[in-house]
Amino acid sequence: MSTQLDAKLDAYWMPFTANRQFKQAPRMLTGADGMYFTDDKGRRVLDGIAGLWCVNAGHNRPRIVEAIQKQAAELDFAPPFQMAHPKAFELAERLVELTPAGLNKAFFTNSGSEAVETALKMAIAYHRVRGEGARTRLIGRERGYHGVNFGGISVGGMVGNRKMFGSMLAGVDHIKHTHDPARNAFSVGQPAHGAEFANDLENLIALHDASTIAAVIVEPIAGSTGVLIPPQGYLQRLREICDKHGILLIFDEVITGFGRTGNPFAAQTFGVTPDLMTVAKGLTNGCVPMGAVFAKQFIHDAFMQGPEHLIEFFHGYTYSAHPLACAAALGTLDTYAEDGLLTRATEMQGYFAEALHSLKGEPNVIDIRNLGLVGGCELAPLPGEPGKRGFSVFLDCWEKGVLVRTTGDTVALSPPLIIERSHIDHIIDTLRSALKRVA
Ligand code: PXG
Ligand code: PLP
Repeated sequence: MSTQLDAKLDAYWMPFTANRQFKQAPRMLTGADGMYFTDDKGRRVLDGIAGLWCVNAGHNRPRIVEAIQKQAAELDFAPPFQMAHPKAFELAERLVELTPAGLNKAFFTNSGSEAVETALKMAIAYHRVRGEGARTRLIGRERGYHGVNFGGISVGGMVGNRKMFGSMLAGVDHIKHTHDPARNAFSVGQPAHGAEFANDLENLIALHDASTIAAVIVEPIAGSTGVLIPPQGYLQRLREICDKHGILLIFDEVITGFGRTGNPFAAQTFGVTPDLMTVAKGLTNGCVPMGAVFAKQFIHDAFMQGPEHLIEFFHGYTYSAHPLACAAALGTLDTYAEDGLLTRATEMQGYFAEALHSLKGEPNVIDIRNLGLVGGCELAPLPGEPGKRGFSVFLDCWEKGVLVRTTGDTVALSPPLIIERSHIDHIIDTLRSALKRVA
């Protein structure tokens, strides 16, 4: 099997991958079930990251598989502009029962990146339709990740994702990130220090004036830049400042949505409700690409004016609310409900936290961060070679049959929410051995 594949690796230009290195020693997945992948050598690999933060209910769930199969045979496609199909409405209704109070309008996209673009456009257009057309500025945060399209990389704060791509969107600024290892290293759950990082928004408001600012976008927990948990009181403070100045607050819950933090959404875990919220990944358990933006009623209603035959929001995708994606999402919501997965992280987080924090003291571990069923273990970088030690740990775990994710020198864990204690032990034991070997 592997020789056959080796001969045919040329045409595929892989995303976010060291292509030349990968093709010398491919890591090829050929099957998946429950907590495990199977690779092309027939090995079982324990999935420590829910695929890519998305397979929250575990792999190969029968309700989702059946829903997709049935839908493909029944209605393969329905145009989403000026037309619709019933499952799109059913899905929106079911989703807004789960979202934080007031976020009761759902707009569908095909990815997290598209959800971000959609939310940013909604925010700017919202101010414009209500006569505040000067509010066009968008505020992101350092170390933010909001997908890879031009709006998302503009408000994002990952240097590698930005530096190659020119001037991006004009009129964007960034507040400080919240990572403060000097005060908060090895915090269990939300760090105690750093609510005042939110005051940086006041500095930007003083600089640009609130009348030019449309929205602030943050991840409640920054995932891709190394699992940065918000300090206690930080998100509340951001909310207060936005309210004071008429600025919309957008939470990007592409990773934190659908049970990762012990509630359906991190907004509920942290007790702060945004005005717009983006999701993807866990929405369909990763099975069919789909994203969504949830908007508060007042944002939606601001668009619903003028003659009724006119389109209110000039935005949408060929595949918005695709029937296969809607079917997969409905099957996913059924699965989450039947297994109680959207709150299961609350039960498992104590055991997970203790296991993860037991890595303190292992070679090169300089910080450990966790909340719900997401964790980060940060390693000291090799001098002059940032990311290399992290990648070596990733490779060692893979060889030993556990899939983790590294971003820079932080090992990130975000296992399927069906995880049992024995799986947690297996992941942490494998990681511990890897840390020792790679040291
Ligand atoms: N927002 C956030 C907060 C994300 O985490 C996106 C938007 C973009 O979603 P799409 O579906 O367009 O990829 C994401 C995606 C990683 C990693 O290893 C994380 C993501 C994607 C790829 C890798 O941390 N998150
Ligand atoms: N490019 C061209 C030439 C198109 O016709 C379309 C959609 O009709 C798009 C891009 C956008 O594609 P999508 O709606 O799948 O995002």
